[in-house]
Amino acid sequence: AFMEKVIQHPEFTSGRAETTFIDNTPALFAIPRSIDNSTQKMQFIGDITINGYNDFGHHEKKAYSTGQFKADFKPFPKELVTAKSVLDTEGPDAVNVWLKKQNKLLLTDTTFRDAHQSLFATRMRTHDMLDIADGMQQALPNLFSYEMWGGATFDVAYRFLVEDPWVRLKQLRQKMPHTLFQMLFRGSNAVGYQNYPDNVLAEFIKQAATDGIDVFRIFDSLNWVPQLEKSIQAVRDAGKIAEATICYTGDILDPTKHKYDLKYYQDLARELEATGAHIIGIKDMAGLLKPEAAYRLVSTLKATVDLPIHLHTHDTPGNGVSTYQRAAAAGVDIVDVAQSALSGTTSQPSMESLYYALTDDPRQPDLDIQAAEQLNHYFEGIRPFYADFANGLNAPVTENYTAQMPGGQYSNLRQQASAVGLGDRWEDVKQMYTTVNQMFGDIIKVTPSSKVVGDMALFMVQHQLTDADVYAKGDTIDFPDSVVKFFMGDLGQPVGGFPEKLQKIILKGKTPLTVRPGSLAKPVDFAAVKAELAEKIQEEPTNEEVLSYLMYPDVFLDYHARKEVYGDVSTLDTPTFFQGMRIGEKIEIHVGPGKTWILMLNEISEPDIEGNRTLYFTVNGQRSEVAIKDKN
Ligand code: 3PY
Ligand code: ZN
Repeated sequence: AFMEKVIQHPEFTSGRAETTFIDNTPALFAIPRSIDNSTQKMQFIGDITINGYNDFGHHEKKAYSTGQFKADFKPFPKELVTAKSVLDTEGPDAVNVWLKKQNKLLLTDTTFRDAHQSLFATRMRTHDMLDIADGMQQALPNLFSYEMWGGATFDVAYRFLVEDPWVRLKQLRQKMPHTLFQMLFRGSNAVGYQNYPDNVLAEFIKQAATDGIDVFRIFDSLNWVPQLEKSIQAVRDAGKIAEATICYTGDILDPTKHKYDLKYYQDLARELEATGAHIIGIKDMAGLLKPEAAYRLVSTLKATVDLPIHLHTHDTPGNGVSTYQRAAAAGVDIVDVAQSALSGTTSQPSMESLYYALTDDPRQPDLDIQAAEQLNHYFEGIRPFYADFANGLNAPVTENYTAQMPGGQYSNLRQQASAVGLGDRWEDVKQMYTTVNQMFGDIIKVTPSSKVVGDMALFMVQHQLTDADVYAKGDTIDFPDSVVKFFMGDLGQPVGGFPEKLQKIILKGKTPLTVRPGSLAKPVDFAAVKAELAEKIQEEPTNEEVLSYLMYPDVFLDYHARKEVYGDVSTLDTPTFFQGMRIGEKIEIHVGPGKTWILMLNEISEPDIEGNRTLYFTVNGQRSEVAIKDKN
């Protein structure tokens, strides 16, 4: 069986395997995943304790105070009519009607998705969500929805948290049955960064709907409507709510700019209404929508389409609450906010601040503010766990009105810049981002088109290229892959088309696509993929696993291998997961109903000649030890 695993391992079959392959591939020695034992946990904790968490340096575990939080909320009022109860009993069209009858401003809480994606690199663990799930629903019974899935959460869960995002969805659904669950869906790019065949999109949406998603916020990174239609139809077929989304860019208040003016958004909203969407979303991913612009945009769209409007912003320049206040005056139906402790800067505006800003306003949201503030203490308590991933932004950045970087990208690009040695040239990178946007014809910038602009900006700063250099000697330049693909039409067609001169330079004679890439992609044969995956993981995959493998083959297989080695590490508390244990520390791991391991780390030996250290634990009073290679 061991040799079989070696021969069938993707690394081996790919021909990339080196002689260290067996040493470096612990999955080969895997114990079947049903046996989740304490030795696996000690191996995992031991490795983190000695070598640190994989994507940041090693440091001694910090101590955290337990905080001010008390979970003493009133039970959820079961008789309350919510958007969720309307959807479940009468379907999505009835929600649309129900929304139009509401006078108060409705709220979506993004704490479990965009807030942590934008503040600390999407690292919030399911463990910290499940702990508060009951309390959250009790504290906020009148919410429209929780945005808690999609965007970057999908691959980050596998890649960095050794967690299955589908399990997160199902576990939260069980604990929070009374409020709509919402996800961010990147149109033809689903939860990835590339185009997927239409039948993959449809199957993904169907599965997500089955597992608990009610509202699908669907956008295209170039606002190209043909990229949204299939997904909107799939959501309708699943009996769920399709929120077709306008990505907001530019500035409708600037009379010198015409590309993205009010008329552009008006026409786009009409097109989206015609696709059969239930709600129109406005996605202001970079926080560019100034208060008065919000008033004009929302009033105009309300007069143009007969659909509820859901507004999303990021507080990067610091005017988010004002923007929402003016949008509320213009009749916006729903806005996105985060718990105060996870709000502001690149995240959403604070739920609690917005509540107070609307004091004496007839549209002030229906919110038990004391309960919300109490809930917020929970998030104050957990945020420090993630400080190692913080984006370093602690104050508004009004220059983002010019740079136009999406909330999630701001910190990411900064890290990418540091990684290639441009840490002290961040201002240049930001300027270049603006230059590249102009070279590309002033495009919509949101995942994945924002990544293309970021890649090109980094590339140009790194190679000391100006825009003039690119035009003058572009035929000798090897452009980043994502840039070539963009100009090939792989992400679709930008508003107003590609700048032809630059496109010719970058494509070097290749012929670009002008049709929807998905219309050329062959449908995936799910049965064949399932068989292929079964062989790779040596067990029958679930539907969810097949979809994950289709979107992220390497990431999924790597996750699966780690899970076989370590078992389910989602049960560890977050400081232990990221930082391991201190000598003398005692932790509890709740491994199942009524089953708890009490783990104590007693001693760590010096490394032996091979560099292995022995960690001496007690597990529920029994002595136990593991050997860990010290990689430092
Ligand atoms: C995502 O696609 O993940 C985003 O949040 C875009 O703003
Ligand atoms: Zn966002």
